[in-house]
Amino acid sequence: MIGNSPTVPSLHSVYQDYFKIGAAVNSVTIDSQKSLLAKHFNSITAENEMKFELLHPTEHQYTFERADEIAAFAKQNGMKMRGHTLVWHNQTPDWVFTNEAGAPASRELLLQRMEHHITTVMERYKEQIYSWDVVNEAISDDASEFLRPSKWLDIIGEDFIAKAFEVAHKVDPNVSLFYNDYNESHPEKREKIYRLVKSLVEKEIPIHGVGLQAHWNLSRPTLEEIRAAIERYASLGLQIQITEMDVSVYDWEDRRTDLTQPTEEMKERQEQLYEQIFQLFREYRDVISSVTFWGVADDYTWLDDFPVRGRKNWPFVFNEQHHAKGSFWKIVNFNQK
Ligand code: HAH
Repeated sequence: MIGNSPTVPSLHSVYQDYFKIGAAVNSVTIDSQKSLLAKHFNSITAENEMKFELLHPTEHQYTFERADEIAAFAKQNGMKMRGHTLVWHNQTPDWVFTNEAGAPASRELLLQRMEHHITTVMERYKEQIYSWDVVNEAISDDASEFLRPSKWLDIIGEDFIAKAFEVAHKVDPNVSLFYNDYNESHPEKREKIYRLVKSLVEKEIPIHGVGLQAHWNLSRPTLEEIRAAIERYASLGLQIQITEMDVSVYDWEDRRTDLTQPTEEMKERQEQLYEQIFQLFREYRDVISSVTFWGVADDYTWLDDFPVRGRKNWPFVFNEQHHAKGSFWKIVNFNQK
């Protein structure tokens, strides 16, 4: 059934007593997916348009046009926004880390640039954004390493994370500030994220939440791993947001490219998982303040190119024709309290 048909309930309305329901959008999908967006979501995140390289391509130039369009779309539709993302090792231009002579920037220069960027961007979208991803993906995936090697770390040192949160809090003391990462439910990485965030909390750095990206698949993480991650992060007294959820039909190691549609087995497993995962989210409604999908419907997902270029994926609860999938009905049909 087409997702904007009157017989399909609005997802965010179903969840109004639980948490916000969000979607990542871009300059194309605010048009191509607008009726699904308007009906089912009360929060949006710019998939790319608020990243450093898109907003601030050269030192003295900010390019706000595409981000502004997305912010205007949110306003027109009465939606709130999550901000993504202020400090990240990826999609950040080289000029940020280089001085005028072409040598690596000094710690002071890079801190100054960080402050200028965070201040300018946060000021611009102040009244619309309820939470910012201040630092994205600072933890290493490598078991032998704590922080991910990056130019932020090289030049500033470990306190680049604390500095970013301090600046962000100074700009807007009312917005909630998040540390966001992926593989957040894998026990090894979970413990490293926990250790980082705990150290920030102990130093009284202004951090208010942990973002679980939730790029999951049909076999990992397990429900028990997700529950343990939520419990662990929430034990620090912080909010949890699910920031980039999708459920890939392929395991991480699976590189097959022969499918033109998901198999029946994949569909069944995905439905079952969506049902169980949202049941778990509802159980933790006191600590989860929003659940954002990293897209809207299966006609567009970043997973069509990642990790296998050009391979279609079907990770959402609306299909390529914008119809409600079995997974949609699994997450809206529950006993509302
Ligand atoms: C995320 N990285 C980013 O936060 C987001 O900005 C981007 O649009 C897509 C995904 C996730 C990621 C991953 O799941 C595995 C390896 C590298 C990065």
